[in-house]
Amino acid sequence: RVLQLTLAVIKPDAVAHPLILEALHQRILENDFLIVRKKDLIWRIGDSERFYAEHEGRFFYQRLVEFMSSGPMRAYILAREDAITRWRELMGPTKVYRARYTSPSTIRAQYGLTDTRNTTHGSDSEESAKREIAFFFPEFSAEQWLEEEEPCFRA
Ligand code: DAT
Ligand code: MG
Repeated sequence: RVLQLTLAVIKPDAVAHPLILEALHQRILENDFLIVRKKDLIWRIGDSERFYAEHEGRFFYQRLVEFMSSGPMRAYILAREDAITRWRELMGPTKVYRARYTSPSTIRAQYGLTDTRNTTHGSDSEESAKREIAFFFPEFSAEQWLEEEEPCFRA
């Protein structure tokens, strides 16, 4: 059993609704994630553009970067066995209507509004988890956390 870290973000569409925000927070706890760090923040357009640089040029890019800086977000560093895959499974497919059709019990199926306003983000690989955790939590050191805090985690 290998403990893994991932970055999970509750996007502005979901943070705007307190009951949805609370439901998503509960969803994290119910699924045996350890909340390593949690932060509420608002992005400037430039932050959105840098974070989603890989999508520059796609038809939805402008919409996406404007949406992601349209209001408060909540970011988490989550720890669990297989955290990256488990969180992405809980979120469901990127496209909300596909999610509703193929996996109705997922977060995006239940709370997503559109393909852009789709409630949550999750890292998709170990490399992106590393990059994205550093993007949201530049002061965080995984090595230091493992040494100093992780023993509290009952794997
Ligand atoms: P994911 O968030 O599932 O990792 P992604 O990395 O392909 O998906 O895209 C990042 C975000 O961009 C996604 O959460 C919402 C937006 N997006 C992706 N594809 C889209 C599309 N076809 N139409 C509108 N928005 C889209
Ligand atoms: Mg992605």
